Amino acid sequence: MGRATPFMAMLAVFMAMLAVFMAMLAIIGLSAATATAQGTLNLYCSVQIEWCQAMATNFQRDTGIRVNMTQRGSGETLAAMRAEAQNPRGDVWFGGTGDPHLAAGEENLTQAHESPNRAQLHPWALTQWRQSKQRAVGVYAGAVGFGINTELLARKGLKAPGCWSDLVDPRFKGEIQVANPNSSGTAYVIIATLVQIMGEDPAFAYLRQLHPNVNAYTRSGTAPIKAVARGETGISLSFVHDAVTERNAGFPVAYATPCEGTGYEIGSMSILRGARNLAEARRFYDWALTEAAQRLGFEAGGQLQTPSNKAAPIPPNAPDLSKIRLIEYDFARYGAAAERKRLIERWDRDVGALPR
Ligand code: S7P
Repeated sequence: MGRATPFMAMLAVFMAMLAVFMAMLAIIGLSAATATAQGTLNLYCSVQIEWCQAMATNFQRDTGIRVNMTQRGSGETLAAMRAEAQNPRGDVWFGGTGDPHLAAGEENLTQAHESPNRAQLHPWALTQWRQSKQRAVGVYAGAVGFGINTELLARKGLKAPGCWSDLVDPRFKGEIQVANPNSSGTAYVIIATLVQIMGEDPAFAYLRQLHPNVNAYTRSGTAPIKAVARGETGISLSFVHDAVTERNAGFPVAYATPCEGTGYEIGSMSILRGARNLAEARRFYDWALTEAAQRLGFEAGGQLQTPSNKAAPIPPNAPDLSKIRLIEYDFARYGAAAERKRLIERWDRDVGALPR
């Protein structure tokens, strides 16, 4: 008995350790299985990075679904979806200007979804949904206008522009930045707006006249307002909510909406055709339409678009769309893939090709 006792004790310790080890293996196996069961979502995101990250993190926390997020502008996301059409890598596309979402629907790159949460939305968000044959739904709205660096213009003794007609004044030579419509959905909304306000030929004549005042046609639609904030350019053509975001971040930025009237976007969301994680994509889509998710743009990302969920509050200091002279933007016509292509090609010939 005297010699058997240490052996028995060691055996008991060994058995106990084995039991703990087996239990740990079981727990690891169980959580791995749970993670697999919860799934993965490939999110294409076309709002600003802070908002995209908030959407990914909060959806993952609320559902356990792992999110792989890729952030790109709307024009670039449409280009990527076209390139990947035979082998889609994304599941759902959140945000970005509405026209490329409409074009994507028409080109069969996205698929219809009828969310149980759609009754919570403003009529303009549902108009987008119906017009796209249920393939794109509105998630926010925002108006086009001018971003202005007030300190830079004051230093140069330049009065800020208030109308489209002001921008072509030679006093603004080299002072304006706007994006290139080949890569930017924002730039396309601006061109379509001018065509609707002025008529097509006068709009392109206007854009040619504007050309000497433009110091850069940027790839991204949000680059010009960031250049305004940094004092690299005095004026940008931008969505005005982005100007307020820069002002809230402490930059000397103001905005104006054109006296002749202006266009607007219905920032949209679509599910990709051939999505590998369709159930997760539908779950994200329904979740993104809820009031709680729609608060994230402002609360976690500092973004100031008007949310499409009627119960989601309009962020403080956000541009009040009801006070802006908005045109009756013809989304059906200017969101059509052929019209979009035709106008961008005309811009390339008439404006993009002009010498600098
Ligand atoms: O989130 C800010 C915002 O202005 O950016 C979006 C847009 O995707 C920018 O993309 P582009 O580079 O293609 O212009 C807008 O929808 C949104 O309001």
